Amino acid sequence: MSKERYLAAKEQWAAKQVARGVRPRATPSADRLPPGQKLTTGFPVLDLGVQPEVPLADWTLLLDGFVENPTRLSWAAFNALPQVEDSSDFHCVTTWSRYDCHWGGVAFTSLYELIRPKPEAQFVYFTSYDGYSTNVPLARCLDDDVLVATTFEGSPLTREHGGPARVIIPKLYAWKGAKFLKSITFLPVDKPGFWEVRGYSSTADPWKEERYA
Ligand SMILES: Nc1nc2c(c(=O)[nH]1)N[C@H]1C(S)=C(S)[C@@H](COP(=O)(O)O)O[C@H]1N2
Ligand SMILES: [Mo]
Repeated sequence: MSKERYLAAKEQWAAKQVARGVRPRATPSADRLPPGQKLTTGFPVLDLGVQPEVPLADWTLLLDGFVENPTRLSWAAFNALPQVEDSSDFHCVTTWSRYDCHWGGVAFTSLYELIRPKPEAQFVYFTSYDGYSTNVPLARCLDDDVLVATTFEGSPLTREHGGPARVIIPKLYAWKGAKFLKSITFLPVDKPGFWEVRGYSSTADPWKEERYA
């Protein structure tokens, strides 16, 4: 269903509730919850059955591919980059959404400026310490709400939620955000990741319900 039709259906439903004397709830709002999603206040854990233990002394983030300045950052070097904070909504393709997640870390654009992608780089391929991978069009990574998060709600990111560092791309389904982040590679062609080779969407826009390819 298109967003417009979805919103129209929700509006009709709300009008009916009002006519029956049912007060509209404050949340979830139709503007905010993508089609087919249900709001949760919990924070489910989704992983491949492994939560890799990565001591900070061994942790590195490799930035490579079609870039002018390939770089491997230590934990200290990564954390010396400018820090940002952002609150955003989280939408898992398995239909749960969580509002107002408060993340802190390094903006994707800071990493982008550091390694200076070549013009032919149009896609980004992320890998993780648990063997996970995922791919995203570069343009979708350059919004100001995309970051590599090292804190959640003001505390260091726990291992179950992807610590030491995970990617957050709020405007895409959450599988596009690699937990236990290990590398970011800039590529001229799209390279399907773990779920994408199993039929999941390369673009993954929750408002268009791009769940499967
Ligand atoms: N490395 C890694 N990253 C991952 C996953 C995974 O299994 N391994 N699962 C993805 C999926 S499907 C979702 S919904 C979110 C879940 O994040 P959470 O466990 O913090 O809720 O992480 C994404 N990133
Ligand atoms: Mo997910």
